[in-house]
Amino acid sequence: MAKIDNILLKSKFRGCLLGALLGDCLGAPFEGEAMTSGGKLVLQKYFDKLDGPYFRAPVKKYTDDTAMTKSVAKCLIDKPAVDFKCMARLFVKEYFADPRRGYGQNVVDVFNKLRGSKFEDIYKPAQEQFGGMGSYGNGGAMRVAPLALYFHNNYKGMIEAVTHATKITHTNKLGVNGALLQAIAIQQSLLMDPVDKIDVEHFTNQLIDKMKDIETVEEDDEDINIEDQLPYQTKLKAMQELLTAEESDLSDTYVITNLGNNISALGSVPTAIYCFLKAQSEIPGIKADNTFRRTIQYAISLGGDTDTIASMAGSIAGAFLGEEYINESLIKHCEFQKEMIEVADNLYAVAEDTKEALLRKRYGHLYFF
Ligand code: AR6
Ligand code: MG
Repeated sequence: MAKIDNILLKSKFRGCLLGALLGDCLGAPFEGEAMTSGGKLVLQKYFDKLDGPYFRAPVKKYTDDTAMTKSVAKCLIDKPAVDFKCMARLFVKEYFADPRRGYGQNVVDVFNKLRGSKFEDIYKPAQEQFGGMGSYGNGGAMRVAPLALYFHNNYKGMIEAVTHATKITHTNKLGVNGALLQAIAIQQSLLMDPVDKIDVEHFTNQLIDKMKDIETVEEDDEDINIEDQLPYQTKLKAMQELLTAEESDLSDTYVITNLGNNISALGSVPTAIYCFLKAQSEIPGIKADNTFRRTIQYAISLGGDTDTIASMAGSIAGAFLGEEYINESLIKHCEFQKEMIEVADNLYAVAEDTKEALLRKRYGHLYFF
Protein backbone atom coordinates (compact mmCIF):
# COMPACT_ATOMS: atom_id res chain seq x y z
CA MET A 1 0.00 0.00 0.00
CA ALA A 2 3.04 2.22 0.49
CA LYS A 3 3.09 3.60 -3.05
CA ILE A 4 -0.63 4.39 -3.28
CA ASP A 5 -1.21 7.98 -2.18
CA ASN A 6 -4.63 9.53 -1.59
CA ILE A 7 -4.85 11.09 -5.04
CA LEU A 8 -4.21 7.77 -6.73
CA LEU A 9 -6.59 5.95 -4.38
CA LYS A 10 -9.39 8.40 -5.19
CA SER A 11 -8.73 7.92 -8.89
CA LYS A 12 -8.84 4.13 -8.38
CA PHE A 13 -12.26 4.39 -6.65
CA ARG A 14 -13.52 6.25 -9.74
CA GLY A 15 -11.79 3.83 -12.10
CA CYS A 16 -13.31 0.79 -10.42
CA LEU A 17 -16.90 2.05 -10.51
CA LEU A 18 -16.57 3.52 -14.01
CA GLY A 19 -15.05 0.23 -15.17
CA ALA A 20 -18.03 -1.68 -13.76
CA LEU A 21 -20.45 0.74 -15.46
CA LEU A 22 -18.65 0.67 -18.80
CA GLY A 23 -18.48 -3.12 -18.98
CA ASP A 24 -22.17 -3.35 -18.16
CA CYS A 25 -23.31 -0.68 -20.66
CA LEU A 26 -21.11 -1.77 -23.56
CA GLY A 27 -21.54 -5.49 -22.90
CA ALA A 28 -25.35 -5.45 -22.61
CA PRO A 29 -26.16 -5.37 -26.36
CA PHE A 30 -24.16 -8.61 -26.85
CA GLU A 31 -25.67 -10.62 -23.96
CA GLY A 32 -26.42 -14.24 -24.81
CA GLU A 33 -24.55 -14.17 -28.11
CA ALA A 34 -22.19 -16.91 -29.16
CA MET A 35 -19.35 -14.96 -30.78
CA THR A 36 -18.46 -16.00 -34.31
CA SER A 37 -15.46 -14.52 -36.14
CA GLY A 38 -17.93 -12.21 -37.93
CA GLY A 39 -19.35 -11.20 -34.56
CA LYS A 40 -15.85 -10.36 -33.34
CA LEU A 41 -15.34 -8.07 -36.33
CA VAL A 42 -18.62 -6.31 -35.59
CA LEU A 43 -17.44 -5.92 -31.99
CA GLN A 44 -14.10 -4.46 -33.12
CA LYS A 45 -15.91 -1.90 -35.30
CA TYR A 46 -18.36 -1.11 -32.48
CA PHE A 47 -15.46 -0.32 -30.13
CA ASP A 48 -13.48 1.59 -32.79
CA LYS A 49 -16.49 3.78 -33.47
CA LEU A 50 -17.31 4.46 -29.81
CA ASP A 51 -13.63 5.07 -29.01
CA GLY A 52 -13.08 7.31 -32.04
CA PRO A 53 -13.89 11.01 -32.48
CA TYR A 54 -16.97 11.89 -30.44
CA PHE A 55 -20.29 11.52 -32.19
CA ARG A 56 -23.76 11.95 -30.84
CA ALA A 57 -25.08 8.48 -30.38
CA PRO A 58 -27.84 6.83 -28.41
CA VAL A 59 -26.73 6.45 -24.85
CA LYS A 60 -25.80 2.90 -23.85
CA LYS A 61 -28.12 1.83 -21.07
CA TYR A 62 -26.99 0.11 -17.89
CA THR A 63 -28.62 -3.08 -16.58
CA ASP A 64 -29.35 -4.71 -13.20
CA ASP A 65 -25.59 -5.00 -12.50
CA THR A 66 -25.25 -1.23 -12.20
CA ALA A 67 -28.69 -0.74 -10.64
CA MET A 68 -27.69 -3.01 -7.74
CA THR A 69 -24.12 -1.66 -7.49
CA LYS A 70 -25.61 1.83 -7.09
CA SER A 71 -27.73 0.59 -4.17
CA VAL A 72 -24.76 -1.04 -2.43
CA ALA A 73 -22.80 2.21 -2.73
CA LYS A 74 -25.72 4.33 -1.54
CA CYS A 75 -26.13 2.13 1.51
CA LEU A 76 -22.44 2.56 2.44
CA ILE A 77 -22.53 6.31 1.82
CA ASP A 78 -25.72 6.91 3.83
CA LYS A 79 -24.99 4.43 6.61
CA PRO A 80 -21.26 3.70 6.85
CA ALA A 81 -21.88 1.31 9.78
CA VAL A 82 -23.27 -1.00 7.04
CA ASP A 83 -26.93 -1.74 7.58
CA PHE A 84 -27.91 -4.79 5.51
CA LYS A 85 -31.63 -4.25 6.08
CA CYS A 86 -31.19 -0.84 4.51
CA MET A 87 -29.35 -2.50 1.62
CA ALA A 88 -32.20 -4.98 1.07
CA ARG A 89 -34.71 -2.09 1.12
CA LEU A 90 -32.63 -0.16 -1.41
CA PHE A 91 -32.45 -3.16 -3.79
CA VAL A 92 -36.23 -3.52 -3.65
CA LYS A 93 -36.90 0.23 -3.94
CA GLU A 94 -34.59 0.50 -6.94
CA TYR A 95 -36.21 -2.48 -8.64
CA PHE A 96 -39.79 -1.22 -8.25
CA ALA A 97 -38.80 2.30 -9.33
CA ASP A 98 -37.06 1.03 -12.46
CA PRO A 99 -37.84 -2.65 -13.11
CA ARG A 100 -36.85 -2.91 -16.79
CA ARG A 101 -33.15 -3.45 -16.29
CA GLY A 102 -32.86 -7.13 -17.13
CA TYR A 103 -33.31 -8.62 -13.64
CA GLY A 104 -33.90 -12.40 -13.62
CA GLN A 105 -37.31 -13.70 -12.52
CA ASN A 106 -35.86 -15.49 -9.47
CA VAL A 107 -34.40 -12.29 -8.08
CA VAL A 108 -37.71 -10.54 -8.68
CA ASP A 109 -39.39 -13.28 -6.61
CA VAL A 110 -36.96 -12.54 -3.78
CA PHE A 111 -37.77 -8.82 -4.00
CA ASN A 112 -41.51 -9.52 -3.88
CA LYS A 113 -41.10 -11.77 -0.84
CA LEU A 114 -38.90 -9.22 0.93
CA ARG A 115 -41.49 -6.52 0.37
CA GLY A 116 -44.39 -8.82 1.31
CA SER A 117 -42.73 -9.81 4.60
CA LYS A 118 -41.84 -6.18 5.38
CA PHE A 119 -38.15 -7.15 5.49
CA GLU A 120 -38.67 -9.16 8.67
CA ASP A 121 -35.88 -11.66 7.91
CA ILE A 122 -33.83 -10.30 5.00
CA TYR A 123 -32.13 -13.65 4.29
CA LYS A 124 -35.17 -15.96 4.35
CA PRO A 125 -36.57 -15.29 0.85
CA ALA A 126 -33.19 -16.01 -0.78
CA GLN A 127 -32.69 -19.16 1.32
CA GLU A 128 -35.96 -20.53 -0.02
CA GLN A 129 -34.94 -20.17 -3.70
CA PHE A 130 -34.30 -23.25 -5.83
CA GLY A 131 -35.89 -25.69 -3.39
CA GLY A 132 -33.86 -24.34 -0.49
CA MET A 133 -30.49 -24.53 -2.30
CA GLY A 134 -30.30 -20.79 -2.90
CA SER A 135 -29.06 -19.17 -6.12
CA TYR A 136 -25.57 -19.79 -7.47
CA GLY A 137 -25.94 -17.02 -10.08
CA ASN A 138 -23.42 -14.21 -10.49
CA GLY A 139 -25.91 -11.58 -9.26
CA GLY A 140 -24.08 -11.31 -5.92
CA ALA A 141 -20.63 -11.00 -7.48
CA MET A 142 -21.72 -8.37 -10.02
CA ARG A 143 -22.45 -5.77 -7.32
CA VAL A 144 -19.57 -6.12 -4.81
CA ALA A 145 -17.29 -3.35 -6.12
CA PRO A 146 -18.38 -0.65 -3.60
CA LEU A 147 -17.75 -3.07 -0.70
CA ALA A 148 -14.26 -3.96 -1.94
CA LEU A 149 -13.49 -0.23 -2.19
CA TYR A 150 -14.99 0.78 1.13
CA PHE A 151 -13.22 -2.04 3.02
CA HIS A 152 -9.93 -1.75 1.10
CA ASN A 153 -7.91 -1.59 4.32
CA ASN A 154 -10.02 -4.05 6.29
CA TYR A 155 -9.90 -7.52 4.72
CA LYS A 156 -11.90 -9.25 7.45
CA GLY A 157 -14.56 -6.55 7.35
CA MET A 158 -14.81 -6.94 3.58
CA ILE A 159 -15.27 -10.72 3.78
CA GLU A 160 -18.05 -10.36 6.35
CA ALA A 161 -19.81 -7.53 4.53
CA VAL A 162 -19.66 -9.21 1.10
CA THR A 163 -21.04 -12.44 2.60
CA HIS A 164 -24.03 -10.64 4.17
CA ALA A 165 -24.68 -8.41 1.17
CA THR A 166 -24.68 -11.41 -1.17
CA LYS A 167 -26.96 -13.55 1.01
CA ILE A 168 -29.81 -11.05 0.59
CA THR A 169 -30.38 -12.63 -2.84
CA HIS A 170 -27.84 -15.49 -3.25
CA THR A 171 -27.33 -17.97 -0.41
CA ASN A 172 -25.80 -20.90 -2.31
CA LYS A 173 -22.14 -21.37 -1.34
CA LEU A 174 -21.09 -20.99 -4.98
CA GLY A 175 -22.90 -17.65 -5.28
CA VAL A 176 -21.38 -16.33 -2.05
CA ASN A 177 -17.85 -17.59 -2.73
CA GLY A 178 -17.93 -16.11 -6.24
CA ALA A 179 -18.82 -12.73 -4.79
CA LEU A 180 -15.96 -13.07 -2.29
CA LEU A 181 -13.48 -13.97 -5.04
CA GLN A 182 -14.57 -10.98 -7.13
CA ALA A 183 -14.18 -8.63 -4.12
CA ILE A 184 -10.74 -10.06 -3.32
CA ALA A 185 -9.60 -9.54 -6.93
CA ILE A 186 -10.75 -5.91 -6.85
CA GLN A 187 -9.03 -5.31 -3.52
CA GLN A 188 -5.75 -6.82 -4.72
CA SER A 189 -5.85 -4.64 -7.85
CA LEU A 190 -6.68 -1.52 -5.88
CA LEU A 191 -3.59 -1.92 -3.73
CA MET A 192 -1.17 -2.29 -6.65
CA ASP A 193 0.67 0.55 -8.38
CA PRO A 194 -0.54 0.82 -12.00
CA VAL A 195 2.92 1.69 -13.26
CA ASP A 196 4.17 -1.73 -12.19
CA LYS A 197 3.81 -4.73 -14.46
CA ILE A 198 1.51 -7.30 -12.88
CA ASP A 199 3.17 -10.50 -11.75
CA VAL A 200 0.39 -12.80 -12.95
CA GLU A 201 1.62 -15.85 -11.09
CA HIS A 202 1.87 -13.96 -7.81
CA PHE A 203 -1.54 -12.33 -8.31
CA THR A 204 -3.24 -15.68 -8.96
CA ASN A 205 -1.35 -17.44 -6.15
CA GLN A 206 -2.60 -14.78 -3.74
CA LEU A 207 -6.17 -15.41 -4.92
CA ILE A 208 -5.77 -19.17 -4.49
CA ASP A 209 -4.30 -18.74 -0.99
CA LYS A 210 -7.18 -16.54 0.11
CA MET A 211 -9.76 -18.93 -1.34
CA LYS A 212 -8.15 -21.75 0.70
CA ASP A 213 -9.50 -20.10 3.87
CA ILE A 214 -12.93 -19.56 2.34
CA GLU A 215 -13.42 -22.81 0.48
CA THR A 216 -12.78 -25.83 2.66
CA VAL A 217 -13.47 -29.57 2.46
CA GLU A 218 -16.53 -30.58 4.43
CA GLU A 219 -16.61 -33.88 6.31
CA ASP A 220 -19.85 -35.20 4.78
CA ASP A 221 -18.47 -34.64 1.29
CA GLU A 222 -15.60 -37.08 1.68
CA ASP A 223 -16.81 -39.19 -1.26
CA ILE A 224 -16.74 -36.27 -3.67
CA ASN A 225 -13.42 -35.70 -5.42
CA ILE A 226 -11.32 -32.80 -4.20
CA GLU A 227 -11.60 -30.71 -7.40
CA ASP A 228 -15.39 -30.67 -7.07
CA GLN A 229 -15.22 -29.84 -3.39
CA LEU A 230 -12.96 -26.86 -4.00
CA PRO A 231 -14.39 -25.57 -7.30
CA TYR A 232 -13.02 -22.03 -7.17
CA GLN A 233 -9.50 -23.14 -6.33
CA THR A 234 -9.72 -25.67 -9.16
CA LYS A 235 -10.93 -22.97 -11.58
CA LEU A 236 -8.20 -20.56 -10.46
CA LYS A 237 -5.55 -23.20 -11.09
CA ALA A 238 -7.02 -23.81 -14.56
CA MET A 239 -6.92 -20.04 -15.11
CA GLN A 240 -3.28 -19.93 -14.05
CA GLU A 241 -2.47 -22.66 -16.59
CA LEU A 242 -4.23 -20.77 -19.37
CA LEU A 243 -2.34 -17.59 -18.51
CA THR A 244 1.03 -19.27 -18.49
CA ALA A 245 0.38 -21.44 -21.58
CA GLU A 246 3.17 -21.31 -24.16
CA GLU A 247 0.62 -20.59 -26.85
CA SER A 248 -0.68 -17.02 -26.56
CA ASP A 249 -3.39 -17.68 -29.14
CA LEU A 250 -5.68 -20.05 -27.21
CA SER A 251 -9.03 -20.48 -28.90
CA ASP A 252 -12.01 -18.79 -27.31
CA THR A 253 -13.80 -22.14 -27.23
CA TYR A 254 -10.95 -23.57 -25.17
CA VAL A 255 -11.10 -20.66 -22.72
CA ILE A 256 -14.90 -20.89 -22.43
CA THR A 257 -14.81 -24.68 -21.94
CA ASN A 258 -12.25 -24.33 -19.16
CA LEU A 259 -13.56 -21.21 -17.42
CA GLY A 260 -17.14 -20.57 -18.60
CA ASN A 261 -19.06 -17.54 -19.87
CA ASN A 262 -22.43 -18.09 -18.22
CA ILE A 263 -24.64 -16.59 -15.52
CA SER A 264 -23.37 -18.84 -12.72
CA ALA A 265 -20.82 -17.25 -10.41
CA LEU A 266 -18.44 -20.19 -10.91
CA GLY A 267 -18.76 -19.89 -14.68
CA SER A 268 -18.07 -16.16 -14.78
CA VAL A 269 -16.02 -14.70 -11.90
CA PRO A 270 -12.78 -16.60 -12.74
CA THR A 271 -13.41 -15.68 -16.40
CA ALA A 272 -13.62 -11.98 -15.54
CA ILE A 273 -10.36 -12.16 -13.58
CA TYR A 274 -8.77 -14.05 -16.47
CA CYS A 275 -9.85 -11.32 -18.95
CA PHE A 276 -8.20 -8.65 -16.80
CA LEU A 277 -4.93 -10.58 -16.49
CA LYS A 278 -4.87 -11.75 -20.11
CA ALA A 279 -5.40 -8.16 -21.32
CA GLN A 280 -2.13 -7.05 -19.71
CA SER A 281 -0.50 -8.18 -22.96
CA GLU A 282 -1.70 -8.06 -26.54
CA ILE A 283 -4.45 -10.52 -27.46
CA PRO A 284 -4.67 -11.85 -31.02
CA GLY A 285 -7.85 -10.64 -32.70
CA ILE A 286 -8.40 -7.73 -30.28
CA LYS A 287 -7.05 -4.47 -31.65
CA ALA A 288 -6.83 -2.13 -28.65
CA ASP A 289 -3.71 -0.35 -27.37
CA ASN A 290 -5.17 0.58 -24.03
CA THR A 291 -5.28 -2.30 -21.49
CA PHE A 292 -8.55 -1.09 -20.02
CA ARG A 293 -10.35 -1.19 -23.36
CA ARG A 294 -8.63 -4.49 -24.20
CA THR A 295 -10.01 -6.05 -20.99
CA ILE A 296 -13.61 -5.03 -21.73
CA GLN A 297 -13.47 -5.81 -25.44
CA TYR A 298 -11.95 -9.23 -24.80
CA ALA A 299 -14.52 -10.05 -22.10
CA ILE A 300 -17.36 -9.21 -24.50
CA SER A 301 -15.71 -11.16 -27.31
CA LEU A 302 -16.10 -14.37 -25.28
CA GLY A 303 -19.90 -14.05 -25.58
CA GLY A 304 -22.44 -15.42 -23.08
CA ASP A 305 -23.17 -13.21 -20.06
CA THR A 306 -21.24 -10.34 -21.66
CA ASP A 307 -22.54 -7.44 -19.57
CA THR A 308 -21.80 -9.03 -16.22
CA ILE A 309 -18.44 -10.57 -17.17
CA ALA A 310 -17.30 -7.29 -18.78
CA SER A 311 -18.58 -5.34 -15.78
CA MET A 312 -16.70 -7.52 -13.30
CA ALA A 313 -13.53 -7.48 -15.44
CA GLY A 314 -13.89 -3.71 -15.91
CA SER A 315 -14.16 -3.08 -12.18
CA ILE A 316 -10.95 -5.04 -11.54
CA ALA A 317 -9.11 -3.26 -14.38
CA GLY A 318 -10.38 0.16 -13.27
CA ALA A 319 -9.36 -0.52 -9.66
CA PHE A 320 -5.84 -1.30 -10.87
CA LEU A 321 -5.44 1.48 -13.43
CA GLY A 322 -7.45 4.37 -11.99
CA GLU A 323 -9.66 6.82 -13.86
CA GLU A 324 -6.85 8.33 -15.98
CA TYR A 325 -6.42 5.16 -17.98
CA ILE A 326 -10.10 4.75 -18.85
CA ASN A 327 -10.92 5.81 -22.40
CA GLU A 328 -12.89 9.04 -22.03
CA SER A 329 -14.46 8.51 -25.42
CA LEU A 330 -15.90 5.16 -24.33
CA ILE A 331 -17.23 6.30 -20.98
CA LYS A 332 -18.97 9.29 -22.59
CA HIS A 333 -21.39 6.90 -24.25
CA CYS A 334 -22.59 5.38 -20.97
CA GLU A 335 -25.74 6.34 -19.13
CA PHE A 336 -25.07 7.42 -15.50
CA GLN A 337 -21.34 8.19 -16.07
CA LYS A 338 -21.36 11.62 -14.41
CA GLU A 339 -23.40 10.36 -11.48
CA MET A 340 -21.06 7.37 -11.06
CA ILE A 341 -18.10 9.71 -10.54
CA GLU A 342 -20.04 11.43 -7.79
CA VAL A 343 -20.88 8.06 -6.22
CA ALA A 344 -17.17 7.10 -6.28
CA ASP A 345 -16.12 10.39 -4.67
CA ASN A 346 -18.76 10.11 -1.93
CA LEU A 347 -17.74 6.53 -1.26
CA TYR A 348 -14.09 7.58 -1.07
CA ALA A 349 -14.99 10.33 1.42
CA VAL A 350 -16.86 7.96 3.76
CA ALA A 351 -14.12 5.33 3.48
CA GLU A 352 -11.53 7.94 4.50
CA ASP A 353 -13.70 9.15 7.41
CA THR A 354 -14.13 5.60 8.65
CA LYS A 355 -10.38 4.96 8.35
CA GLU A 356 -9.60 8.10 10.34
CA ALA A 357 -12.18 7.31 13.03
CA LEU A 358 -10.67 3.84 13.39
CA LEU A 359 -7.13 5.21 13.74
CA ARG A 360 -8.30 7.78 16.28
CA LYS A 361 -10.02 5.07 18.30
CA ARG A 362 -6.97 2.80 18.14
CA TYR A 363 -4.23 5.34 18.85
CA GLY A 364 -6.11 8.20 20.62
CA HIS A 365 -4.11 11.43 20.90
CA LEU A 366 -0.95 9.76 19.51
CA TYR A 367 -2.68 9.67 16.14
CA PHE A 368 -2.15 13.44 15.75
CA PHE A 369 1.67 13.26 15.94
N1 AR6 B 1 -30.26 -24.44 -9.17
C1 AR6 B 1 -30.54 -24.37 -10.49
N2 AR6 B 1 -30.35 -23.26 -11.25
C2 AR6 B 1 -29.85 -22.18 -10.63
C3 AR6 B 1 -29.52 -22.16 -9.25
C4 AR6 B 1 -29.76 -23.36 -8.49
N3 AR6 B 1 -29.47 -23.46 -7.20
N4 AR6 B 1 -29.04 -20.96 -8.94
C5 AR6 B 1 -29.04 -20.23 -10.08
N5 AR6 B 1 -29.53 -20.96 -11.10
P1 AR6 B 1 -30.53 -15.75 -10.54
P2 AR6 B 1 -28.70 -13.50 -10.85
C6 AR6 B 1 -29.66 -20.54 -12.53
O1 AR6 B 1 -31.91 -15.87 -11.09
O2 AR6 B 1 -27.61 -14.32 -10.29
C7 AR6 B 1 -28.84 -11.09 -15.14
O3 AR6 B 1 -28.70 -10.80 -16.50
C8 AR6 B 1 -31.11 -20.30 -12.93
O4 AR6 B 1 -31.25 -20.64 -14.29
O5 AR6 B 1 -30.38 -15.80 -9.06
O6 AR6 B 1 -29.11 -12.30 -10.08
C9 AR6 B 1 -27.70 -10.52 -14.34
O7 AR6 B 1 -27.17 -9.36 -14.93
C10 AR6 B 1 -31.26 -18.80 -12.76
O8 AR6 B 1 -32.26 -18.26 -13.57
O9 AR6 B 1 -29.97 -14.39 -11.17
C11 AR6 B 1 -26.67 -11.60 -14.32
O10 AR6 B 1 -25.84 -11.53 -15.41
C12 AR6 B 1 -29.88 -18.31 -13.15
O11 AR6 B 1 -28.97 -19.32 -12.70
C13 AR6 B 1 -27.47 -12.86 -14.46
O12 AR6 B 1 -28.74 -12.50 -14.98
C14 AR6 B 1 -29.46 -16.94 -12.57
O13 AR6 B 1 -29.63 -16.88 -11.20
C15 AR6 B 1 -27.60 -13.64 -13.18
O14 AR6 B 1 -28.34 -12.93 -12.29
MG1 MG C 1 -25.88 -9.66 -16.53
